[in-house]
Amino acid sequence: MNDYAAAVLAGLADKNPHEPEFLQAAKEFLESLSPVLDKHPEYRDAALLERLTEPERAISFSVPWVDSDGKVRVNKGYRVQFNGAIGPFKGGLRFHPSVNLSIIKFLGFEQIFKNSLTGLPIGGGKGGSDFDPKGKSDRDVMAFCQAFMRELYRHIGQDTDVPAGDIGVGGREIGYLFGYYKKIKNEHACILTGRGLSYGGSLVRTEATGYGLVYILEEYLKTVGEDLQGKRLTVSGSGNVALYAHEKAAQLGAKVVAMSDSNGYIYDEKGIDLPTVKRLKEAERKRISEYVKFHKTAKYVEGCGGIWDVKCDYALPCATQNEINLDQAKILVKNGVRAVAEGANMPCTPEATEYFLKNGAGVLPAKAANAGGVATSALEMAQSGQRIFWNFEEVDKKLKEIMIDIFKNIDAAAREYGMPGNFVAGANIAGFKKVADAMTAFGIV
Ligand code: NDP
Ligand code: 2IT
Repeated sequence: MNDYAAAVLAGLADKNPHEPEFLQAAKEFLESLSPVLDKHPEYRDAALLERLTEPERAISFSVPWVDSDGKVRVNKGYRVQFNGAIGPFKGGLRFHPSVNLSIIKFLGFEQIFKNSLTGLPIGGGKGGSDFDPKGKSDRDVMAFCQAFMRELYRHIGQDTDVPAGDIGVGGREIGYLFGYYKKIKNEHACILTGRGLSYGGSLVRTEATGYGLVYILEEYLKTVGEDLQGKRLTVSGSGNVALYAHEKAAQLGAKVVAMSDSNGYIYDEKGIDLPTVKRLKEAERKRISEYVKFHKTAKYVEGCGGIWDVKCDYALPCATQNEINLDQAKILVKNGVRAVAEGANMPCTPEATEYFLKNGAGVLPAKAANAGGVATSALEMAQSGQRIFWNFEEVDKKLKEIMIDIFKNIDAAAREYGMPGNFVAGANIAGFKKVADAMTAFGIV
């Protein structure tokens, strides 16, 4: 690793010893950047990396709320405004019991470079809470969202910081959050994306992350003379990203043979029936285990990690961070996997990624591969700003163009720095350049 990158990483480890996810994301980034830093000693003089790895602002707050039994509850709330050099802070909100500052910082840090890769003017941020919407009534979710917004509203704004969804935050939560913001601020501004179509949302935002993932995979496959027709895919998760990755992949002729939730996975040689999974997970908020009641040829296996035992051509991890470790990577490679497209953020451990790359499986890293969601969020902001509404085909076309451009840029950056085919490095380098240029233009602020 370049000396400067190594020193910055050591400093981060010293200052943030209890943030393993953030340190993991920072290490991968700093390692990739080494060849760029060798060429640009001026970044060290400007302490650019020290500035880039420290959030501009990290807000932590309490969220007291009253549940429908009248019990007072308190959750933790976060918003990390990591870097706003190229535009207003932008990034999702995650509601999951595992949420802590380390997870929000890793997500916010990666978001900086992902957002830069989209080519659109958005900075990086992330937020969330350790609140668990799973199994809660709509009324309880509403009460929590209102309490969360009671604090968040003072930190966001259409030109300041524009949150969206992530794990545990979908259309229902965005509706409650937006409705409450509007009530207390008397302002119908684009302060959140992923909004419903009746109140300012954009067509394709629901589908965008999953569709974008498949668009970039398709573009990569062209370079190795393959396509999705007739291929076997494993898609982990069964939330927003997983469902729409499945949908687009199936439209392009692939067969998704396995999907999962945090309890276990379903497997069917004939292919998983998407409408059933959508109904169970999107509409009824049930467990994926119920799927086998409706499809007799399908099997349910307890434990979500086993999904990577299923033989596939391409693996699409779309659930959560570190869901593919080295052992699982070895099984995937042994079973002939040829590409891994990361729908989730940081789903592969560093050892897994290294193993894939060494064994000739293409890795499309999250920063690039799942950028379609936030890109379409930026298209939602653009439409709101102009008070116009593009049709499905227009947004989908723009999304596809953005994903193709991202692939071209990460491919070119990897080649330029002597690492052809290493899209992990390519994405970090290509995402970094624009942010570094903007920060340099501003001077020390
Ligand atoms: P959802 O909440 O819609 O779905 C999450 C899915 O992942 C569910 O099936 C959930 O299972 C499963 N899951 C969650 N946590 C775990 C865990 N610890 N172990 C195993 N499975 C788990 O979230 P999204 O689909 O929106 O997000 C999925 C991933 O994609 C995340 O990494 C997110 O950061 C990333 N992402 C999302 C974008 C978006 O636009 N939504 C954009 C870019 C990235 P269960 O139902 O049992 O909880
Ligand atoms: O990780 C992500 O890029 C998201 N959760 C989407 C963020 C957004 O602002 O649309």
